Amino acid sequence: MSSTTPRYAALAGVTAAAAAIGTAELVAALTGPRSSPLVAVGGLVVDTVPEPVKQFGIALFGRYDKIALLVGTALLLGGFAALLGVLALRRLLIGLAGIAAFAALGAAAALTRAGADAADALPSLIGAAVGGLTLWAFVAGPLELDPWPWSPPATASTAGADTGPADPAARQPTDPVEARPTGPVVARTTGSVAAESRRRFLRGVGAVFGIAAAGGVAGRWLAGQRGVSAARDAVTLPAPVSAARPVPPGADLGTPNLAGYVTSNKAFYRIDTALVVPQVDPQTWRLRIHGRVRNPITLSYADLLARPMVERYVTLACVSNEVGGDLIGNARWLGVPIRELLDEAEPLDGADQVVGRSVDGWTCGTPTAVLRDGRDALLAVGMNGEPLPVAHGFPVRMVVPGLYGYVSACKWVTELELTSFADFDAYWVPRGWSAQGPVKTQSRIDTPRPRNRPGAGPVVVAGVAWAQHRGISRVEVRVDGGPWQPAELAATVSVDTWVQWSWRWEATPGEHTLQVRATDRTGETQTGQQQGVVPDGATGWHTVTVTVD
Ligand SMILES: Nc1nc2c(c(=O)[nH]1)N[C@H]1C(S)=C(S)[C@@H](COP(=O)(O)O)O[C@H]1N2
Ligand SMILES: [Mo]
Repeated sequence: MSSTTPRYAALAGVTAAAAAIGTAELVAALTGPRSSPLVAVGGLVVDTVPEPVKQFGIALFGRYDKIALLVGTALLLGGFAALLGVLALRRLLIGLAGIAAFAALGAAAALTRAGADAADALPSLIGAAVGGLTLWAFVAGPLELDPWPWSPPATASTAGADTGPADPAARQPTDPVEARPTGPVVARTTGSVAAESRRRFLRGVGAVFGIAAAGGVAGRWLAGQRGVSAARDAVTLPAPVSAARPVPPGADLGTPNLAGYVTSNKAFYRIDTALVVPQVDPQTWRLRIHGRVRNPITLSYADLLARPMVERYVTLACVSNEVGGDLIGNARWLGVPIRELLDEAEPLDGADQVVGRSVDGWTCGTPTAVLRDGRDALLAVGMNGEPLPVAHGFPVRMVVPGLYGYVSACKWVTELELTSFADFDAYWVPRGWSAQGPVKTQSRIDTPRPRNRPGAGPVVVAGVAWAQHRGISRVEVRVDGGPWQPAELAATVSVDTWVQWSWRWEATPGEHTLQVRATDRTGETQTGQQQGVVPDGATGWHTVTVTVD
């Protein structure tokens, strides 16, 4: 085989894949965003990849983990497509079978996503048909290289019968030098014809790539147009019957680098398993409260907005937040107390778990008792005075003070199912995380930062501490393992939010280690024992080393 042959064949394969994906994205714009095979397969990977691999990916790519996954998928796909192109040149059927296998994978992934219907298989199927046609066109059809820069392999020429009709070697002796001297072939394979065919092939590649890219971009754009940001803009939130306590003066110390008491929607951390943000139309949104209840309830968005709303500051934290990490934020949430809805639904005896289910199938399991113990557990529609941002759960999510997000904060929630912990494991539980996820008492040093070089003399050491729903009673700081010294606590709205703290340090030149620990209002002091985030949240004291000049 001439060394250029596999390159052209690989190019044909990749071009076919581009045509397939571009087509699939365009079709997916009509059949719904979740039917995009790339997104569906990516979602399947997110849901099935072993936990350590996922942790590694998150550690490696951080907040770009989703983009990394999509880019990785595309590269892998490109590699397979190139291989399929080379195989297709030997036998077109192998290439087509490969494309069919990918279509089956894409369709299966799309069909098994939550809320899928039969139409979700269409992008994969139509994309595969177009991809197969493209592959044929470049390998054996009108855009084929004529001749392929091909030296018939020994096996192919001796065992001709074995190579089949799809084997180009059998059909087409090509290299001008090695070509069998059958007049018409020689006549067709003069240099100028070869160059002309090469140009046609490459022009075809360019055109298909252009059309595929345009189709893909158009598909994504159309899918975006079908998004719900316009519907979100049209929402007018009701005023709460019970307003949030105003943020007391002094809750924000205003120290540079210290996290603000209230986190803006834009700065609020985002964690979820959704590769593309679910677009939930508030017009068709429904919440079903069902399962082990006496009175199942179904609510529309209008029904929900018509109910008395309360507004509360609640600090939300992620169980994956490392000691000192920033997967935590404090917002003013507007919503309906979940307790009132549960009272109407009347949970049956033994229904000790409320499973929040998102439109994308993600679930969290919250103790029924926690939702009914009087705390401000909300079905939230507003965040900091706006409708929920789409990425933070529009139109409706759960917010429960005192529990990590993975057991309580279901975004795009569409079901509350009463069941028991014995009967159902929510999304993260079979993946190695604890079914119970109360927030652990934690504290963080925001300033000075590790690479800061403060001057000797008075230095403001400041940060935040949290023990949602228990509240923080004390924060202490120590330097170089010395005695714990009490920090000053800023004001807070309630025990459900974090609190800023600060401590004045008489810094001396040299390298120093600062540590912080908090005590909650039950009297429990944050443990110094270091534990990772799995299975129920990290522990240990945040430690910052600084060099004082
Ligand atoms: N539908 C859905 N809701 C979800 C999740 C998810 O993956 N899917 N992740 C949860 C986790 S782990 C956390 S910490 C919070 C984060 O909420 P935020 O993205 O608004 O900060 O959402 C929770 N709600
Ligand atoms: Mo989380």
